[in-house]
Amino acid sequence: MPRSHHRPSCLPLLGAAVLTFGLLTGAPAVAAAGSPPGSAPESPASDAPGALPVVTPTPQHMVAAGPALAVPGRVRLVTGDGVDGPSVDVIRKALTAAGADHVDQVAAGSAGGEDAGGARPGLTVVVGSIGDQAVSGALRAAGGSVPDDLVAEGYSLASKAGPGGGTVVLAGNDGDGIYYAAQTLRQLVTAGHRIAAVSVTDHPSMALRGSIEGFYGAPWSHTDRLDQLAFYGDVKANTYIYTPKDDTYLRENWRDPYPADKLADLHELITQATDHHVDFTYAVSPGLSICYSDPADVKALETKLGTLYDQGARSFYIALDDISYTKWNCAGDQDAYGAPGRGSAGRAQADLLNAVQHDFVDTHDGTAPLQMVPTEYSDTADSAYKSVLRDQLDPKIVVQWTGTAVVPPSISVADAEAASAVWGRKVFLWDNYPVNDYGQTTGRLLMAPYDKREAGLHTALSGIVLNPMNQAAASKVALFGGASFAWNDQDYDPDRTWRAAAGYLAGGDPATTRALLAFFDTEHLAPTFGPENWQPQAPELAARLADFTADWDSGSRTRRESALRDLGSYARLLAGAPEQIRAGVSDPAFRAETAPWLDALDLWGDALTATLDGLRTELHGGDPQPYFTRAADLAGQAAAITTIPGTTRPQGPVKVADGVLDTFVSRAPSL
Ligand code: GDL
Repeated sequence: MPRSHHRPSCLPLLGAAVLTFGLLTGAPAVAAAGSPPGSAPESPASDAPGALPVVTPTPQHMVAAGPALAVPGRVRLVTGDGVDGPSVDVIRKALTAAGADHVDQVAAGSAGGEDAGGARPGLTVVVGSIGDQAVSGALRAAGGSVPDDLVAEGYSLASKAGPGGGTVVLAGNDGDGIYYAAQTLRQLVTAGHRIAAVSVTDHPSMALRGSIEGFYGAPWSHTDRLDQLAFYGDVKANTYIYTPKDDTYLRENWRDPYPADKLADLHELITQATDHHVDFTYAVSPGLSICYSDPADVKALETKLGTLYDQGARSFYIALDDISYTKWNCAGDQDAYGAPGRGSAGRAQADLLNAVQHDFVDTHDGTAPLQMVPTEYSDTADSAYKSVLRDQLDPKIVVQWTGTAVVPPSISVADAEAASAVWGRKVFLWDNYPVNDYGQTTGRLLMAPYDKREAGLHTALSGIVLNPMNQAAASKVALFGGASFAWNDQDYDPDRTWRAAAGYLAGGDPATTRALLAFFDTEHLAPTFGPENWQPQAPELAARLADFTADWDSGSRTRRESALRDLGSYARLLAGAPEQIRAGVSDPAFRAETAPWLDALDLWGDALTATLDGLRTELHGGDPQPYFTRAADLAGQAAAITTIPGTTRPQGPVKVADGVLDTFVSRAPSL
């Protein structure tokens, strides 16, 4: 179904509450925020009054509302206005997970649905538009309130215990809001067939949230993309920009029509996106060969976009990154715009983009404003190019920006304000994380928390899309964080969200969550394009090794024994993590993509264990050498494992806690 494109560019915060997530009440159960990967996961679900569940993204406002609701075997689902099939599916799945085996669905106002407020025993779930009086009345009766400002994609949710169950009301400000209320309900389900009692008022802080498949190297597979689009719905992301650099039909050969099979795939992706409340944004990247002044080329571009409109796409994008803009592709451009240069490139691009906005976007129903990435995308310095675009580009057109560098070490509100000033509009962040297509990322997965983006960025950004890795499933860790930040940057907690992402991938299994967090720590390093890393490698392991070394250096036998025990248990966690992940993560793509890194971690975990065995033997007066030799041999085997040919660019030996674990293992014999 077509979606509304009237998202506000600046969204007020409804008294964003500082929430304390002391307790985890819902499956998936994940480790406590602030605790290291090796520590025990948080105590399981609690239905104590006042306990707040972990909901990710963090809602703008959520308070506890008394004891949890018991979920009986049979539940009444009353549907008001504006509810679509996908929202009902999410609600039904949540109720099934909560223990209901029968869901009796009735329309509000019909026989059986007349008392939407649930004035009868059992559990009643009411869902619909907040503008539907049956829904808003039920919301008030359940302890919720109707906000004054109905922000696009927002929702209110109230759940209140009653005899034999109680009432849950999901009231969306629009169809997206209804779907997001259902995604929140999914996370309110607690162990023991219960739903947490809460009152929530929620909406996104940024209008655009999601990913841009904009990397070099092997594009994602069709299956990857279908899976990603479903995942975005789960994390309340609403944007997927399709612009893989290696799809020749959108870059090198952008004028060529898609063959029927590729078009059928794109159609399926658009349908999948719509079903999960995601805008499929189709991008063409014509800059390698376009003749800006040739009406036939402008027409060819619009024809290409039209093909995708016919398949259901309603959001379009022109990518002008990574092209030369100081030479023309045709003599006509020299006549029309003058000698090649930044200012003339700006004029040519402004004409093209305005033509697409006016002649294509404005004439096609239900289409979102055009989006684009300029050729100068990674700084905030004014230039002849930027000033022409600032002055001439239709103000509706959304401009992307990657930060103060292609891969910036951080992004502050002041940076984004400077970018907004230079582009004459709020900018849309193209965040080059966790993309791993450049030299410094060779052999790496980038699995640190999404971090170093300043709270408050929603005041200067229209949204954030992350440019992910060739490895789609492994990118979910960062994407989970990016979507959460863009939804509510003020209350975003990188570490808590990272743990929630691990819990999501682990399907709520605590042992698998722990194993994943230990694995992510060994793939924590995030490089820039230069020598500087903006996220350190294996901070948890590095801290543990530093503690161990300090204890060892103390010379105290007691401290050495206890240090061996502590690090030994973490070494066992690392050595066992690959097996736990292979068994406990149900997503086959995640297991397949990470296979070389898990194989290497297996060996590195054993190398660490052998090293500690050597040190223990030495402490007890034995000969450590055989253990150190074994450790060196295992390290050598790990170093020989490479990325899977054809799956990533650039290829190379995989890196696992490099500069941390390898250093410790090689230095241990001389400790
Ligand atoms: C870039 C490219 C992007 C690439 C990234 C990291 C933009 C706008 N373009 O410059 O396609 O994946 O660097 O190598 O970021």
